Amino acid sequence: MTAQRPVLVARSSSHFSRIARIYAAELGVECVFEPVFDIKATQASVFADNPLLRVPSLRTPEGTWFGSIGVCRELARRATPRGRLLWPEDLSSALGANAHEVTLDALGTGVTIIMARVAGFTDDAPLLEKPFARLHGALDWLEANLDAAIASLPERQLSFLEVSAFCFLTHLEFRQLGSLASHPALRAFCAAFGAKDCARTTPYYFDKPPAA
Ligand SMILES: N[C@@H](CCC(=O)N[C@@H](CS)C(=O)NCC(=O)O)C(=O)O
Repeated sequence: MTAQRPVLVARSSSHFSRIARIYAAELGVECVFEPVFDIKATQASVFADNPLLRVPSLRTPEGTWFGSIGVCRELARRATPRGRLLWPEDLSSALGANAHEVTLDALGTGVTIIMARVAGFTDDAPLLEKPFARLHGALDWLEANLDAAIASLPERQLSFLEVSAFCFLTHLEFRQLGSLASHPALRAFCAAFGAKDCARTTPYYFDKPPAA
């Protein structure tokens, strides 16, 4: 850790990591970024001791938080937000709760497909038929419902739903998991959220290990 700054152990190409990067940027919490270069690694030490072997984690002098929502909540505790922060438990309507469920499951489905690719499967593998069908279903459902779910939210600085939906939707094209070509409402949502500083300053890219 550098001068007690929290360390974000993450990947700049990862959608769950971008959720945390967006919270850190929006809340003004300076973190040291520690990239995980080898996503196939099976040692927990590579992942800040996360036994699930996933990113992101946030390492601090007080402890290490595993996973995007725990990381974001800890970033929020370290900040003085200028507005309300909305979390999944604030989504009390069926529409809001389902938007959260569809978005989070779709994020996980992206991980399933990417890890299958890493293991050498091609996108036409029978194993991936249902994950791709799930992504298409999620996109169609979000196209029809995300705007209304967001419109029902109270005034806020940030909501976990919007941040995670933005990270999911923009990652689709970055990793060629799908397209928003026939989803105009989702494209408009991405354009609007993508204009925020916290989104503009956290683009996806592949971290490169330092030259040997
Ligand atoms: N529940 C976790 C999921 C994190 C996750 O799936 N991260 C992906 C990268 S976007 C990962 O580490 N994949 C490696 C693997 O599945 O082995 C969170 O909310 O952060």
